[in-house]
Amino acid sequence: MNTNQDSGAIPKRTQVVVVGGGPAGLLLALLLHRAGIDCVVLERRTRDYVLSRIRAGVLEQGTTDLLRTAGVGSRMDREGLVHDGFDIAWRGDKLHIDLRELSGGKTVMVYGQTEVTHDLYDALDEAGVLVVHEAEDAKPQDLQTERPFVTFRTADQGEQRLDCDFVAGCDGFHGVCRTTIPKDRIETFERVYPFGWLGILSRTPPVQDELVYANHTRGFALCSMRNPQLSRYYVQCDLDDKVEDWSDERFFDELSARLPDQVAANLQRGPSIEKSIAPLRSFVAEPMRHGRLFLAGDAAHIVPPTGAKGLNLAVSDVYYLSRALIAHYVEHDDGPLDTYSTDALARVWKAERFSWWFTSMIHRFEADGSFGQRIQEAEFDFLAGSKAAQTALAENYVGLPF
Ligand code: FAS
Ligand code: PHB
Repeated sequence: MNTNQDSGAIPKRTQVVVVGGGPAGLLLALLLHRAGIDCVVLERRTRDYVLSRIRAGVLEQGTTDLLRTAGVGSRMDREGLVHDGFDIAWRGDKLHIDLRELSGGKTVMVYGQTEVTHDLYDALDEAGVLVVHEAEDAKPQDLQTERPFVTFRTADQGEQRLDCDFVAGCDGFHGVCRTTIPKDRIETFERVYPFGWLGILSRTPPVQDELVYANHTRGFALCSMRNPQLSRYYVQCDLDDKVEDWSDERFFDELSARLPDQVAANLQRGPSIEKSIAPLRSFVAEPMRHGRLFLAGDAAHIVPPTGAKGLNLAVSDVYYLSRALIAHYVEHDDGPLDTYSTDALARVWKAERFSWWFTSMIHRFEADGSFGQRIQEAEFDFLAGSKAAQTALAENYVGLPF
C-alpha cells in the first residue's frame, strides 16, 4: 500500500470515507478538508496507475472555477489552453462554433484529466489528507444506520475497518458502491452505442489551434490536444476492434481520410505514446443516494465522450455533494443532503441528453440506414443555418450552470 502518509496513519474513524481516488473522489476530499471535515480516500489502484490513465481533455468553466476554489487552479491557468470555439467538419467543409460569442462570454479550458489528477494529489499531499492506495475489497456497510463503516484490506496491514458518518461512492462505473444499493432501491437507464473510440496521444503539434469534430461516411473523428506539442486524436471504431489491429500508420491514414483536405494537410504524424479503445454508453443510476451512501461521478452516470461531459459531470456532482456535507457539519442543515440526488440528477440528465444528441448527430450509425443518414444531414444543415441551434449547442458545450 502506498499512501501519502506513513502506513501507520490509517485511523479507526473519520467523518467521510471517500471510496475511489479519481477526480471525483480526490476533489471531494480536498473540498471537505478545506472546510475542516475529516475524510479518508480509499483507492484500489496504485497512485502511478491512477496517474497513467489518459482520459478527458476539456474542462467547462464551472469545473475550472471549482478547481480554483479548491486551490488547484494555478498550474491549470498557467498551462491550460483557453478555447473560444471549435469546428465541426462535414462534407469536406468546416462549421465554426464560436463558444464565446454564442454563450455570452463563456469558454472551455483544454487541460488533461491526468494533469487535474496530478494537481489534486499534490494539494492533498500538502494538506496531509490520507489517500490509501491499493485498498482492496472495500465494502461500505450499515449504510441505512447512522454509524456506517467501510471494511477493506491492505497488503501490509490486512483487514481494516473505518467507521464514519457518510460514505462517498466515487469509485467509477466498475466500482463497488453502486452495487451495494439493493436492486429494489435503484433504477438504471442505459444506452450502449454500436461502436467505440480508438484514441491516441502523439508528441506532435495539433492539426489546428481548436478542436475539430468530424462526421464522415467512414466514421467519426476528433482532433484534440493536451498542449502545443501533444496531440490527442480519436477515430470511431468497431466494438470488436482491438488496439493491436491498429498500427500508427493505419490510424493516421484513417484519421486523415475522415478530415477535410485543408485540415488533413496540416496533420503531422508521429509515434503514439498511448493508444486505447473506450466503449461508448449513456448510463444513469437513480437515486444517487442510499442512506448514508452518496454516489458521485462515473459511479452514478456515464456519458459518451463526444460532448466532453464525463469529467465535468463528476465535478458538478462534487460541487453539490461537498456543499451538502459542509451544510451538514458546519450549519447543521441536512436540507442539501436531502436534495443532493435530485439536484445532481437534474444537471446530469441535461448533460446526458446533450451527449446523446451530439453523439447521434456526428457518428456513423450503419444500422440506421439511408433514412438515418439523411436525418443526420438535416440535423447538421439546420445547425449550420440557425444561430439559435448553434447557441443551444454552445450553451451545453461550455456547461450549463450548476
Ligand atoms: P474514475 O473512474 O475516474 O475514478 C474512479 C476511481 O475509483 C478509480 O481510480 C478506480 O481505480 C477507483 N475504484 C474503482 N473501484 C474501486 C473500489 N472498489 N475500491 C476503491 N477504489 C475503486 N470524459 C471526458 O469528458 N472526455 C473524454 O475524452 C473521456 N475519455 C474517457 C476514456 C475512458 C477509457 C474512460 C473510462 C472514461 C473517459 N471519460 C472521458 C470519462 C472520464 O473522464 C470520467 O468521467 C471521469 O474519470 C470520472 O471521474 P470519477 O467519477 O472520479 O471516476
Ligand atoms: C480529449 O481531448 O480527450 C477530448 C476532447 C473533447 C471530447 C472528448 C475528448 O469531446
